[in-house]
Amino acid sequence: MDAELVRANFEAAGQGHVFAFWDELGERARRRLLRQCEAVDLSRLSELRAAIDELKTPRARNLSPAPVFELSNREFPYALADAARAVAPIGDKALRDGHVAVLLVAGGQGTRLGFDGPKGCYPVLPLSGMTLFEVFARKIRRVGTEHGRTPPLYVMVGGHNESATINFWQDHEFFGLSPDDVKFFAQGEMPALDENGKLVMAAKDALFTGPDGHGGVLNALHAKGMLADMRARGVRYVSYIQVDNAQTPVADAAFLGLHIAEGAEVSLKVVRKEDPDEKVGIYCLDDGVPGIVEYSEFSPEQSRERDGDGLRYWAGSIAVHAFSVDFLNRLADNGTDLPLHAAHKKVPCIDPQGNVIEPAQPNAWKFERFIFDTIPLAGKVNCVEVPREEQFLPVKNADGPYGPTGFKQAYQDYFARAVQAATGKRPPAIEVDPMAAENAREVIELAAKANWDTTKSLHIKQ
Ligand code: UD2
Repeated sequence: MDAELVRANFEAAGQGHVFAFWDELGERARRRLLRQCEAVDLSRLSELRAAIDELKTPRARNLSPAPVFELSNREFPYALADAARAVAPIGDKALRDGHVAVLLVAGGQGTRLGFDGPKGCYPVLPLSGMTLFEVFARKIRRVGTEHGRTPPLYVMVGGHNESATINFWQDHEFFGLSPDDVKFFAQGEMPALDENGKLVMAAKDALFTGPDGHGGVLNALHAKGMLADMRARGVRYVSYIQVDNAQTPVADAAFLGLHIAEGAEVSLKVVRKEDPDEKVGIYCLDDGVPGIVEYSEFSPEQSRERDGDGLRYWAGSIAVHAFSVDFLNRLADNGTDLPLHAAHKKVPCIDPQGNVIEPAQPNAWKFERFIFDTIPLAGKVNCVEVPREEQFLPVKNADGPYGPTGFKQAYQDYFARAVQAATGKRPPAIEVDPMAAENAREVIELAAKANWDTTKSLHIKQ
């Protein structure tokens, strides 16, 4: 590593301030800074600036609603629609044949939830306090019990939570999954730019960097050997889920069946958006090409447009996907980089004198890639609508409907409604072990064989 050369390159790119404290730094600190600098591709700073410009002055879009199929009926308890029921056996077979893996992205920082630790360690279920990670592990075990093959799990972590996440899984003996079938891999990092286009320094010897977004999964899967691991295991389809949504089915056979039967390269699930300000991306056509327009990039007028009784752009993405591994490999082989999205954020940094600053207002631009930007690149896309309370109850914020209390309320309402449908009575509180049942239909089936006391809290266990 030639420090002089790296420094000269940074000077030439207008980023000489990165070395402002070089003379004060010891050997280790210098090595650390150089290592970070080497990871920055200066030729791509213009891409970061373009992402800021795009946010400030979004390009004109030619949007129109996109076709969406219904995965289930609209009436509680939401039986599968005929078309989905017909193809579910195809998904079942893919699961039995070991062609499916689960990909859980858990590299975010969970700042909005205000939880100190990886978000997956958050105790989410109302009676037992089961954590998000355990919920997903138990869902996967159940898929294994039902199909005779347990899908391998790939967990994307961030540099900031990698060891805490791995330690948590080890401490809990992988929640009953085989350690060989749970792979952790870290996503990449992105630097931040200040208002003058300068790289933000976190300390005298360190650039600020943050996770490169869930879209970083594309590079990380390839770079960390996960695509090769999938190939070696014979995995053809990936069930992609995000760590904040405990209610999502994992490796959903009907969804996978539709994906396979339609020959799709990417599939996605949406819910009907009723509040135009709800923070979910919208699935639609942009110049005739399917994709997701992120809530922050949608104009307020357009998100409020109405069509009959509802919103014209109602298809809110819940960030649940199926991917064909061939498609992911093709993108990796072509060296495809998903576009960068900028966000104006409060980024802790140092001032020109080296004093640490905790800004009260957004002071810099952070950059992320989004997984849903793979959609316009797919040869075939398949989108299905799912019932919100059955599949989308995320825990994102400290309070409100997307907070832990909102989650517990909606989760218990949904399952208590199933018990009421089956027994005529509603328990005062309820929790359903993910290994016992995944949705209201399964709870209703269990009720036929059980004799529950619905006057007390009901914990349905395996
Ligand atoms: C995301 C979608 C939004 C909607 C919503 C549904 C984006 C940008 N927006 O909103 O359109 O579909 O989800 O729930 O995706 N993550 C990483 N690495 C990162 C950043 C995030 O692994 O660098 C993970 C994170 O751990 C979590 C998930 O991605 O599992 C969601 O990330 P988010 O909180 O940034 O996305 P959000 O809620 O803004």
